[in-house]
Amino acid sequence: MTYTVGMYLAERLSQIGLKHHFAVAGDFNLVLLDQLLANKEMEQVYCCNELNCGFSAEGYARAHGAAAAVVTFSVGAISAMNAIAGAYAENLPVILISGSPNSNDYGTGHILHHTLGTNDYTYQLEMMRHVTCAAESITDAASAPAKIDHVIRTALRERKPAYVEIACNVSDAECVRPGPVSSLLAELRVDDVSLKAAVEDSLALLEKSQRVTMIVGSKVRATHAQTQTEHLADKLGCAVTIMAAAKSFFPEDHKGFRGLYWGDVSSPGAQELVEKSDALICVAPVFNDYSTVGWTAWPKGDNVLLAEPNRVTVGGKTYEGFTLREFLEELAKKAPSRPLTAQESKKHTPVIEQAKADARLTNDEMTRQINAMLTSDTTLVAETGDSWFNATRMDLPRGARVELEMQWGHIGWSVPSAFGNAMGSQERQHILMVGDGSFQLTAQEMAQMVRYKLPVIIFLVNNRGYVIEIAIHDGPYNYIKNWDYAGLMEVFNAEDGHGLGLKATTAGELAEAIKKAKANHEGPTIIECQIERSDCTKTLVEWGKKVAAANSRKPQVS
Ligand code: DPX
Repeated sequence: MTYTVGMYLAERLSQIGLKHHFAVAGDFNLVLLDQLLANKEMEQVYCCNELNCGFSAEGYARAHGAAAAVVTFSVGAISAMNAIAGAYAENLPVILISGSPNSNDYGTGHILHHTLGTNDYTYQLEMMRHVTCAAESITDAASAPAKIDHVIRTALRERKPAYVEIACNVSDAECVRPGPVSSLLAELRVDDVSLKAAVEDSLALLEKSQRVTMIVGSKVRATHAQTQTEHLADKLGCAVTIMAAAKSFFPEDHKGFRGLYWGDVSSPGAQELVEKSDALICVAPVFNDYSTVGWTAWPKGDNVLLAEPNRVTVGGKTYEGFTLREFLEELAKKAPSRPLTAQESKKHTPVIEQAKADARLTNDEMTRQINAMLTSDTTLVAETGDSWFNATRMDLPRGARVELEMQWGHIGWSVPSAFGNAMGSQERQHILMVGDGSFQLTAQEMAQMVRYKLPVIIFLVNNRGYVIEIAIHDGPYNYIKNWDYAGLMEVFNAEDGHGLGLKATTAGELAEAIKKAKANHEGPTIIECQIERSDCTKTLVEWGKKVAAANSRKPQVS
């Protein structure tokens, strides 16, 4: 059988476990899409636009470990770039594949459509280098296998997106067949000397400490170190807190679990616990202005063991040359075995009182009802905005997953990402919490949930504006045009869809709507939850003030 560049790419994507790839057609990628379709191990899934295609792939990577998105040159790829940058910030291996100009046009001075109108077509590759860990341009079949392999392996190893563009006349050009690969090829060789020293110096800190607390950060999933983190906590008998972006990355039924550490907006007791610890193990954290509450909660000092994805810093020294997983495994083997520290085990999430059925719907009641729906099979996707604060205050059963995009924070991310996530883990129940402002960016991707019959339940929080922005800094720009959100589902259903659009203005209406949503297995359900504009979590307001203060510091004059 004759093999082509496109078939080679398809087989490699399939070998790394992809069952789907996301796509938007355009004349620079049509032949490539045909080549990918020839691979029967993968399904081609279509999106409404390239930004959403990138975010759908990002969501798929969250559920499935890696993903691919296929777009056309410039008009498509530059839109997708925003989502790819998001995948970079969020540590997700998404392979962006763009069709590109005919190889015969390079160097001819030809002006091509869908380009900047200059005769240089290299700008897209240059742009993509900044938001990916590897970027290649393929203009001949002979070098295609090496370039494709480099891009895919680097993405898997670094847990970052990568980019490849393929000239439109090369994707069906003949090339060699790929040989088998092992997933282990993504790993680096361990530097044993460095690892041993990192473990010894960490033990020196832990052995002299009585009150040990772990802070689990969001990169723990990207580094595949969740199990090792839990084992270390078991061995040390220490208290464990999570950072907001790591919600669901540590089991909340674990006996050491003490809730969310987020400076002044922590779960009850968690801030004191962290501040009084004599050893703090920070596992894969991201300390940015948001997670440190405007730089007011950034653990530093001699009592901190900082365990990052490729580096450990402890006792004034830093070590690298091993993965976080290997470090945690070694540390757990040698760490002192202690019973759970005698710290008071409090309920870490405040209980929300149930509202009367005829009471006007509130943010609290909505959160309470959504929390009650969560099982070990649920994936809850929560958009930037007050949905973050609602998701992070939920009690999670073991196995429930929460997806947040706290580093990139692109409003509108959640609709396509939930679509991709649902596509990549169809055995799970997907719930999406999204504010009205965010929804307006990417609403059309709900149509793909209808098309692919995915029973995602969408809680659309209609509070008539950008409430998180109102909390940070108010102005006329924070108020949006109202839409008939529930009514949109009819538009997307058109002649053959099974989506359901519902509205809830009281607690009882929401409970009824949830019943109907659970019974709808043939498509998504959107429940428009109408709440007062001023009705948001207290933590949002408190956190918003601190972050606003940090970000409005006046320039320093020397
Ligand atoms: C903006 C944000 O309605 O949620 O809970 O009412 O805040 P809340 P909404 O979805 O509003 C979101 C809004 C405008 N952020 O409050 S968080 C600025 C912003 C961003 N991403 C992009 N553009 C602007 N985060 C792409």
